[in-house]
Amino acid sequence: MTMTDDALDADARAILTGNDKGGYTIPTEGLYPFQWNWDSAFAAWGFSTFDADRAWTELDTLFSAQWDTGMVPHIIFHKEDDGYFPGPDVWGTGTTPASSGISQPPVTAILARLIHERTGDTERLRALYPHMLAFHRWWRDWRCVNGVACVTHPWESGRDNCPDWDPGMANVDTSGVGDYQRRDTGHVDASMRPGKEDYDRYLAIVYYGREHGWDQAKILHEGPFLMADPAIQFILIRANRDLAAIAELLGEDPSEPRAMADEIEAALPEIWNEELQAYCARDMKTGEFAKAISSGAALGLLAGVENAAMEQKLGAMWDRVTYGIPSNDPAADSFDPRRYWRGPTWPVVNALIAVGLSSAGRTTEEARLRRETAELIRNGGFFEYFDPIDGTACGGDRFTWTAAIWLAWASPNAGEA
Ligand code: 9WN
Repeated sequence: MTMTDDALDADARAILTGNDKGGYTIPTEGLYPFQWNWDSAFAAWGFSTFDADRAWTELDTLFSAQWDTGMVPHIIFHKEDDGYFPGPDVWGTGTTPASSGISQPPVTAILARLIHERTGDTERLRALYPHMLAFHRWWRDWRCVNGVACVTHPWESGRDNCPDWDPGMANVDTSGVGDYQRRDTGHVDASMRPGKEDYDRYLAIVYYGREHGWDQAKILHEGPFLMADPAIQFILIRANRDLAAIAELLGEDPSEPRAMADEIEAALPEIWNEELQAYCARDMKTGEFAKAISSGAALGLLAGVENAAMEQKLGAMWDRVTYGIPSNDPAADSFDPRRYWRGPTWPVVNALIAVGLSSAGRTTEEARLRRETAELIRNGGFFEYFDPIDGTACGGDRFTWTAAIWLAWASPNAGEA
């Protein structure tokens, strides 16, 4: 029996509270037993629809793991759990709380602003402001090359094994990786997850960071992997603009976040792929572009970047599937509708795109995206991601960020994004 939207709302709230481990939520039981960076920001947005205090606490807990450098790690290992690999001993960052040594898409300022609009809790926002500013400065200082936002590991992009990273991954030396035991394929079907070769490379990059004491200068200038990420480029443009708006609201000086947004926007020509007519991931070591347009380009809509040629491409990519926006172009050789980030649709990425569409007043496209996302969830449940062609639910079940974006955006009861 299909659930009513009201019943789905109640179930989504139950997922958030069920995945709450005391001040932070895990993405899903089993597969991801720790706090993940951008998952938590979305969880907070979901909580803001029924528990404002808990929403802010989620962000506070996330930023409590911020490094002195301003970096907010991609995983925070609050409690031990051997159900996930690689765990804290493999990362070897030596921080308290234990954490990974890379970051994840900086969506916190975007979502904190939306949470504040919903809850009006200015003092909680004020407390977070310096932390978010430090986080953005860290991106500027340690991940931007002349304004081009880069990732030093595919995991840092949050879109792990998207074909965007294939050029950089091809050059990662895996000869010293040795044996290890994966845990992810014990929780979900291996055909949906990255392959062994990908995992070897993920680990080789982690080992490099650990061997160099997570020295960011070394990792940026000499590390095994450095690729421009169009999604993070666009997220940083929007996040810095939102941070500037937050600064104004708080009576702080908005000029620094504004300047960061402008610098990153001015660098967009560096990631323009003439052949594909799209903004594209690019290997900063070789200059090579990724071979297909991905959902990274679609996040241009979040940043309000207008480009007619790219919009035409994105429109075609969307029209080729039943449920947009696919993480990879369905016309590309690398398209795989159920394999992690190589084709499936992620509701959470749709929610970010919708935030941009709403800001731009593009209500028809926003409504289409919301309708398609809601259908996926109504038919398949609160899964991690979905096959964009037939809607098959994939990955982890009772997934925090899918429940969160249902409550905050996709549910007909959600109100405006
Ligand atoms: C590695 C938790 C995370 C998300 C990422 C998603 C996936 C991890 C993995 O799960 O990444 O960080 O093991 O595959 O790709 O976006 O934050 O949900």
